[in-house]
Amino acid sequence: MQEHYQPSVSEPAAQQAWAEQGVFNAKEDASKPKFYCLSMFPYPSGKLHMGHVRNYTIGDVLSRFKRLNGFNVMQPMGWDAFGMPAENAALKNGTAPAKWTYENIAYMRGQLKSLGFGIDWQRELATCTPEYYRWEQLLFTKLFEKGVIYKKLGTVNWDPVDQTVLANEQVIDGRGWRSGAVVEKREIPMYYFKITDYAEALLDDLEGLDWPEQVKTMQRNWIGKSRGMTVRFAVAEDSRQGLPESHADYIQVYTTRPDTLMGATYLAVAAEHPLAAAAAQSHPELQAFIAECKAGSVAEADMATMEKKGLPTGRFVVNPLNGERLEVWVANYVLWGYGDGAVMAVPAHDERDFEFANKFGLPVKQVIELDEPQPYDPKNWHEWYGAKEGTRLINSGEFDGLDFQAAFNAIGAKLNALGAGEAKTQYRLRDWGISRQRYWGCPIPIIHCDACGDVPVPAEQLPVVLPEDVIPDGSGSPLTKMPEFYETACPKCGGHAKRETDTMDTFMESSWYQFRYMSPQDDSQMVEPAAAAYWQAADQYIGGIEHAILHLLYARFFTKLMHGEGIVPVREPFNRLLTQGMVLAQTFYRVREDGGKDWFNPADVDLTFDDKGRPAAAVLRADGQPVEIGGMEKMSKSKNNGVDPQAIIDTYGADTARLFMMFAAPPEQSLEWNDAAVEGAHRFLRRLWRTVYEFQKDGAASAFSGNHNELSGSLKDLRFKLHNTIAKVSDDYGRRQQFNTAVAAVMELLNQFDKTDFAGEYGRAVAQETLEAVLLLLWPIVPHISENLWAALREDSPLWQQRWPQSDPAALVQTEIEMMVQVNGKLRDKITVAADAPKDAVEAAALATAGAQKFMEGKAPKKIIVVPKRLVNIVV
Ligand code: ANZ
Ligand code: ZN
Repeated sequence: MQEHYQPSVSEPAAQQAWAEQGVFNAKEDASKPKFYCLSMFPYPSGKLHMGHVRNYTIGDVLSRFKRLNGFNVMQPMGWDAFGMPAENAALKNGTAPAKWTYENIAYMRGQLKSLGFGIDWQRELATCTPEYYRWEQLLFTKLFEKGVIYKKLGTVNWDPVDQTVLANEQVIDGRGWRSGAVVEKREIPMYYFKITDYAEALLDDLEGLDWPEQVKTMQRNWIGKSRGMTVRFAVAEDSRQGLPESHADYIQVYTTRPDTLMGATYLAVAAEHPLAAAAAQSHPELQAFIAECKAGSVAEADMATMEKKGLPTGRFVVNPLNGERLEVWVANYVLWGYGDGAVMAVPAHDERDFEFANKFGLPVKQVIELDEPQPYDPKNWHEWYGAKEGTRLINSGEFDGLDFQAAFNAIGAKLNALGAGEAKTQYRLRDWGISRQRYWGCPIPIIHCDACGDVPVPAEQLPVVLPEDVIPDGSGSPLTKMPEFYETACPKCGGHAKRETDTMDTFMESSWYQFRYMSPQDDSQMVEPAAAAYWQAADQYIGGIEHAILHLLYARFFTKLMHGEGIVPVREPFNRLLTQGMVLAQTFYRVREDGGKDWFNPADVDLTFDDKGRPAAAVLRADGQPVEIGGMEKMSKSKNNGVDPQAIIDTYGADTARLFMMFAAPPEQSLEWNDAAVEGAHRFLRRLWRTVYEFQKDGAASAFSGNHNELSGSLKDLRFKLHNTIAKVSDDYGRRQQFNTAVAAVMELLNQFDKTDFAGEYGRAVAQETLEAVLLLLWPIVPHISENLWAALREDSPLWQQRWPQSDPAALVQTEIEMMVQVNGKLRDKITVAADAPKDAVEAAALATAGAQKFMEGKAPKKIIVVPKRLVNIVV
């Protein structure tokens, strides 16, 4: 055994041994329980960042823990390889997205390997290969034929200068990111998934998942189920000119608050509403306003916060309950895509309506009062205006005095009877538009024929291969300029036809990769049935909270589709979810003359701390001049505070990086980068190495396996600590998933080990037992050093073949404990008593000691204080 810890030598050796033995290659094995541990696969952006290292270390810790516990573990890895960054890089460097992507994959694969993750590399996949996306195309054609995928017009951002469609993130302050031109809205045909048909199943099945409550809530809110009513307001006789037949008689609205109907003071419709168009015919100002609304952002977040704008139409409708005439306004806060694109505005009890009414001087009529009336306070708007609980109706005629639910029911029944409304459940979720006018994505397998329409590409003609030796020039998708790609024959009539040149949203590929890992090389089907039956779903999924909504929702949706097609036996893809926190680092900047900031990387800055350990001052190493400290922030390019994991691996080794990550914070919380803590982690590993080195120098030993109660005091104490640590660490890894406390417990155990006297009988055996257990307990987190040190302790078989240590029940009970005996607060003696000895027995034993006798000087005790399991203080 090497005397000194040298990770640069020992880590590659351990990795090589695992690879040669195929330790992490998973095979279906019905004799063992399976554990499928999945981490969100990376986008191959160039190199790993700290977030990746944290994510994959957590996955690896759980995988290795389960492995030692007898599970048949599968931990795969792959590449979410389509997407815009490759096209942007192509524009910048003139390389084909494919080449750039494959080079990045090669480099990042090497990085992952150097971190020693127990990955089954035989299952590696990249979503940009035809071997992968062909199955997505096949599924697409089947679902298209069934109508689960359909075509309709969708709105996109159009850059009139670059003549191209822009993704949302390419629109900056309403302008194209490259051209700077004001972006227009365009309607183009796109393909949509009917995810709304699955809204109820997506909600219901959340119940059975072992996911953070917060993530489930985010999913529920996104689906946004609300129970309300459709209410029809008759169009007043004098207001019907120019209205299409469908809207001539009444305007329908969707409301979750029919109880407030008597408080409606106007109606508001979206700019796209037919009534708006009819009213605008003789109203140029309204026409201009409608055009302005249509050009604006469609993001819902913006709708809520943007300045409220609107114009009256001069048209009126009638409140079905009381016959009141209400004017119809066109308002920019009403969405065309939600409900009926029209709202009954109740400014007294809805925040948006209130803001709008205030701005335009429209009436506000209160119809709800708190059971215990309170003066109106604008700061407590919601408590007062928006309240449902503890309220009753006022100014509502026959409905006065009813509480929310009673009023909802009574007004609902009345509207029913009048034929003016009915109950309706509404979802916020929209159908999923998957067409992208981009090059680097999976081609949509549809052929357009003038005679036959949209024809799905037949299975035997799949895959539709994306040409890879293409360098986009930024002016739209190159596929639209490649007749060799789009010119084709119609599969139905054989006539001249054109391929679809749009590609799919890259969320598609990441929606089903969890199943492809089960049989990644199968070239006859999407998922091999026996593999799907064995692996079922991921037992554990680990990834960033930023994917809490869309990715998880789409993957859940795809699982339901694949289940419906008989491809997988499960309805949910990820049984248990861990969302890891962000990795933060200190930020440093200087303010430029123009007021902007230059950000400096933590690696280029020297930071000093005050005596409380808080950052005090920082200087840029290059010029020795001070820089401002900007606080802890998520590592990002924009703040230039990313720390490159490769530098840590090169300096300290993979185990140090892994240990720091797991020790510095619980996995779901944010982790603050800290150089001193990295060094601390490294020191601990050096100490562990030295401890084992010193021990094994004296020759081989075998672990203690005798009767615990025959051991002498300090060995017994150590074993008590050891077996309690085993129990605690097992619980930390398995149930709690808190790895920082597991590490802390092992550190404490090692401290006690250092203080233990191993001289007597069984000494070496207990030491051997303890060190073996320490290495097993640490293997999930620091596998290289553990594997290496294990080999120094045991020549018979490597660590990866071992089983997780079990705590010895005999050692878990501390039968005897040692307590201090004090007289007037000064230590005078010690006693050894049964751990469960009653208080008076402990007092008697303390009084009887020689030390107590001597220092009490014959006086009677005034008071005896017993601190259980610690000390007895006799006051005289
Ligand atoms: C009257 C009312 C009174 C409303 C009140 C709320 C509070 P959720 O819960 O998200 O489904 N609404 C309906 N359609 C709309 C559209 N196309 N664009 C913008 N807002 C719309 O929201 C339902 C509520 O949002 C509905 O209930 C309606 O306003 C508004 F004290 O009707 B409410
Ligand atoms: Zn045809």
